[in-house]
Amino acid sequence: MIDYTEKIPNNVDLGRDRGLQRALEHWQPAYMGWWYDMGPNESHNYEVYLRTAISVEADGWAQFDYVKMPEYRWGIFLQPRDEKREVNFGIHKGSPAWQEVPGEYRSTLRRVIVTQGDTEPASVEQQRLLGSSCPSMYDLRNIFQVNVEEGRHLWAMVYLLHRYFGRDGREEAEALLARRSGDADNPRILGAFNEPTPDWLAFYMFTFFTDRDGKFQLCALAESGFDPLSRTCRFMLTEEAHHMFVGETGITRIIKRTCEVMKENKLEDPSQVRALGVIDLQTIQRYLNFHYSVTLDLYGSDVSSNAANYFTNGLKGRFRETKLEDDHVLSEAEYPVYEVIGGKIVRKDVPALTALNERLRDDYIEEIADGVARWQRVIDEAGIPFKLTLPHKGFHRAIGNFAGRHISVNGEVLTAEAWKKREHEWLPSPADEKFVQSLMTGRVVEPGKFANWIAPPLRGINSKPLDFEYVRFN
Ligand code: BYC
Repeated sequence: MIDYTEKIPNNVDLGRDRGLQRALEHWQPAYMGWWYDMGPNESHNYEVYLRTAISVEADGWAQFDYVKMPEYRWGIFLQPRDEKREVNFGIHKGSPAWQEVPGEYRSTLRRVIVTQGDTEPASVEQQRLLGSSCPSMYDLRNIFQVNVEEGRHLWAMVYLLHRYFGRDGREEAEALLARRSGDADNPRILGAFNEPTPDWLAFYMFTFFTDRDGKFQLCALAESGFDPLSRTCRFMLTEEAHHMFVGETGITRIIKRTCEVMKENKLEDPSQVRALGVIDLQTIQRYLNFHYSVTLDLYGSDVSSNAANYFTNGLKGRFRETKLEDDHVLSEAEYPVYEVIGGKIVRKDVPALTALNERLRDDYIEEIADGVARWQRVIDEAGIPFKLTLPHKGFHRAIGNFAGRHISVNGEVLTAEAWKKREHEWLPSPADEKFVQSLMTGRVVEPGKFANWIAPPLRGINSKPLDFEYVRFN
């Protein structure tokens, strides 16, 4: 169980280690300062119907109640330790999982943990203004739930930094509160976390696409031979599921509403659809293309010696590593990657060990394709002849073999000029964004009401009705 009598709720017996407890209690006010500055705008007095973890057991971790977000019980929750757990891949395969950081991997592990930790506050910063244009009280509550849990994920990584990395760890924990999404001088580490999330269509796309990168990266880190990292990530994954649900259902509801309006009015032309105050499917496709491509970059280079080292040294595994049937060492295996040669995209088989980023990206793409197929079903059921598609993996990429190339959504290699000419057929234009934002100029917060551009969800949170007062504004 989690001890909520402590200043920092935890299930790691924090009170036993006074030095660590003091260090974290020192970081806590800095975190609160960051939350007040960069957390959801104007929200500090709202009482929000939030879930809070009460135990790390699979069936009983959530409790729902009204909470003022600055009073949310952020804490440190690790999945229970399995005494028999081993390192399951790489050169240390078969040795007991590490309870302390192996000296030789210290800086590499620290870097991975910092990179993971950096994304969490970044996403809160990216979303901080969205409360003022929410489409309903239900959605407002959901974004706040996502925000407090991203804050908790930051705590999860900061605990590891403080507990296992001494002074360097404490410095990194401070730096995590100092970087800012999109800041020219001190940006967040990874590309997608410096992009703005200016409207709710972008928010749902982000939680569908980018939070799912979170899932896949956390799954890979949950395989780590460094046991505290693994146990931390396992618990984080239970929270991540809700974030992806918010994204997937958010887009489903937007598509549903658009299709309803198209059918009722027998319209297909995007400008006529827009005139009725809903988001045309073409714009949804362009947002999809954008969020998919910037998220694909988050997996790193197709061929990466970093990724090979992480794996060989037992620090970061593959998606569902222990379920895979091979040697878990990858000394002989190959894996296909793609590159542009002579104006064509060609396949190249490389040592699988070096292609682990690409493999994780491919695992991710498979899951994404299933989600997009579920969205398509809504369009098909409405009888509307429109196909949502995933662009080619090389489209609009800034990291890896396709960086600097100009690949169309269908995978043709174009010149820079030809690509530029068609850019806004494929990616949202400033006019698209302006239109989407014009639908979201104020917030809809009367219980049970929803903005015109989105359908209500099928059910409320924690079996509450849709007109439940999910947020009290005080
Ligand atoms: N942007 O060998 P390479 C989440 C850098 S999301 C900028 O290709 P590697 C969440 C790279 O750092 C999950 N830079 O990459 C979601 C390296 O730099 P240095 C976050 C990039 O190391 C929503 C250089 O390029 N977790 O949790 O194999 C809401 C060459 O690197 C990018 C993780 O990412 C980029 N996109 O892999 C809230 C897990 N990509 O060292 C939360 C931890 C690469 O040359 N991170 N670079 O200066 C990792 O495992 C690895 O750092 C990466 C990169 C997979 C990201």
